[in-house]
Amino acid sequence: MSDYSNKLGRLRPAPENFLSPEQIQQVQSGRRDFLRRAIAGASAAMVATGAASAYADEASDKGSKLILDKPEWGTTLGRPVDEPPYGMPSKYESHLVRRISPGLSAVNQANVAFAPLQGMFGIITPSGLHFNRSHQGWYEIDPSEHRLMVMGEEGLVRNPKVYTVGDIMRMQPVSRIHFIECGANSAMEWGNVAVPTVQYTHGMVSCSEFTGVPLIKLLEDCGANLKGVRFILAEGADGSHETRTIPMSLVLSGEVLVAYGQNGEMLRPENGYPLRLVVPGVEGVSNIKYLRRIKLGTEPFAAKDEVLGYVDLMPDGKFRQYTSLMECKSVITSPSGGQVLMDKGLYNVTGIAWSGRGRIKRVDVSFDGGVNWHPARLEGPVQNKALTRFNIPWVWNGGSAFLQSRAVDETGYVQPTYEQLRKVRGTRSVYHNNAIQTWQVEATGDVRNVQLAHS
Ligand SMILES: Nc1nc2c(c(=O)[nH]1)N[C@H]1C(S)=C(S)[C@@H](COP(=O)(O)O)O[C@H]1N2
Ligand SMILES: [Mo]
Repeated sequence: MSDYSNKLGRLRPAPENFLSPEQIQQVQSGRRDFLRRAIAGASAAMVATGAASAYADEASDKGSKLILDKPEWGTTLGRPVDEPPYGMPSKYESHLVRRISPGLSAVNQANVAFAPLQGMFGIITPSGLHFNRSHQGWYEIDPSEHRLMVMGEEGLVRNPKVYTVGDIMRMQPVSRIHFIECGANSAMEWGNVAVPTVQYTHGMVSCSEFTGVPLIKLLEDCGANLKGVRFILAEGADGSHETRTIPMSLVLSGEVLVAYGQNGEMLRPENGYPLRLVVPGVEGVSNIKYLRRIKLGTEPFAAKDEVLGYVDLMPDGKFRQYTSLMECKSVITSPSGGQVLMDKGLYNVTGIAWSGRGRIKRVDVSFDGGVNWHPARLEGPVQNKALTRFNIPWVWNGGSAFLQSRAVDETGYVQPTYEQLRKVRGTRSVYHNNAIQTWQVEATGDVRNVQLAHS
């Protein structure tokens, strides 16, 4: 662990298993405030042991020996180059994995595994760490037995077709980088602070290079009456029969993909192998995995996943429907909740920003809870409806600090504070929480998830 902390610039990774089974039970039975105390306790213990081990090597002979003496392993034969045939991360990185939030339902296969944003770099999510939200678990589908039907209401499709995966892979492909964010990302934070780490506050967003065929090409191939179609229905083959209405305007833009590729290889089974719909900028649930049917129509289809679920409870007691666009959002991923700053001095503050409306234009970072803002550096490439990485150097003086990031997209939309968002949306929603996140760095170096009264 000590080597690891040094590599991260003396910043310890979040504790792995920070809650006991009894504590998880208390969280699930509604005692959310409990989490904060549990985490504070866990982190305090880590500083004590962590601080000791992080400096011990450098202060003792061991530190200088590590550079003066050639390591023993460096004089031996390494492992065979074809083992393993499919490479895996170093065993020293085994803490960086998807996790199920202790605050959510205990039905593991029908839940969500959150991506460990705190330890990731750049904008691409390694496929093995892409979050996995599956209403009925994930499936291993034999691609030779998978079919996609394209059909429509009366008179809308001249030649309805059934495609094999091979048929689709013979068409002209495109490759594009896009984020997928579950509409329920940050859901638990509407009312108050509920979870300790960025993995659980924001880990339902991931970003991949997807390869596939624009859906519009399939519709043309079937002789669809494109002027007559106003909405399409997309349906998954799995047990949850995920079904969603998608406006035809998005399909006509050419952005909606029938994808089979993810980061240079076939989709992972957890993410919809062998075919999934990618609807850039729209909430995750519209990105139908195990895609089985596309139906063209003239009215919204009022499917269960847009009428009963995925609606927003407003302060006046009414529900908003069909609110699928993911608005501009950002979060600092490091330092973030559960991590510990080991000493004063220079840190790189890093995070991600994204918008369902297009490109990110700027990200500002505050170290004092939104009083003063500083422009962060956007790392290229800045892509349409993709994660954008930002960085900014910061010198921690050892006192309490409140870290925030605020993103602006190319349409001029500014990410709101909690105060601004709650004024319009209240506190009882589940979906579409894009408020500014605050991490408090305490004088001890512990980083905590907090919400400030006026930001
Ligand atoms: N067939 C099918 N498609 C699905 C789902 C599902 O359960 N079944 N979950 C949806 C939800 S709610 C989200 S957020 C995204 C998650 O995609 P991922 O698991 O690849 O991250 O897939 C969507 N597509
Ligand atoms: Mo979702």
